[in-house]
Amino acid sequence: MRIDIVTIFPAFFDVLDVSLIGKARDRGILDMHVHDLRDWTHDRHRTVDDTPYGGGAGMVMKPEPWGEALDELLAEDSVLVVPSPAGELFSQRMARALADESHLVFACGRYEGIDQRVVDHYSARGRVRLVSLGDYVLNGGEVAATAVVEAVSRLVPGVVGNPESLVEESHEDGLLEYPSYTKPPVWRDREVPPVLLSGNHGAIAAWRREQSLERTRQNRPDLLT
Ligand code: 6GU
Repeated sequence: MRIDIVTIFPAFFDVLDVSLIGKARDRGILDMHVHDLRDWTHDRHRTVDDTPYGGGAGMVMKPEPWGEALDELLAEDSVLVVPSPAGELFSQRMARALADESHLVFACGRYEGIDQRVVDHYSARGRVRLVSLGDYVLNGGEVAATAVVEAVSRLVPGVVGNPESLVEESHEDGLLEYPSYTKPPVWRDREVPPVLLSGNHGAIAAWRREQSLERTRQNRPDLLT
């Protein structure tokens, strides 16, 4: 999979050099490129923002640098992903859909967002997804794009070593994941639930299912309705 990220803060994406994502890049499974939006400006101050029409607080990202950047990076088969608190809620389902694509381009806006005509223009010509991480506000799309890149790329075949570790996780079956334990069997007077030491695989599966349901009832009752 190829991933291009356009941002005015390329350093935000240095974290994608480490861990499993970094290894997948080293092995050529992920072909990831981070671009500075200011490389598509032409004035001395490399201006990317301006005051909003209609007034109000903050600045809006100008459409021209975005148009030049995205004209260069988008191809026929690309999906443009625009992180925005006004977007569709990101989910494991959306991560799976994006993991099937061959090319994702992330447009990370700052300030009060990007001139709406940019999304309108590329929506009329190709596939665009406005994606929100949740009901809170970040300063820009960079942290959200990092989360989306990680959630998507770990579903790309070969990125996560053991594909079985992908199926038993939170949200893959619509429930939260059951709790996990490892050695020692007793730690600070707390025992590992005995069923996990029983060797009875049917009983273990049933216990884990009940734990998943209970956690979901406690923390995310909305997922059960
Ligand atoms: Cl995608 N962007 C921003 N700026 N804030 C957010 C978000 C995205 N998702 C939740 N909050």
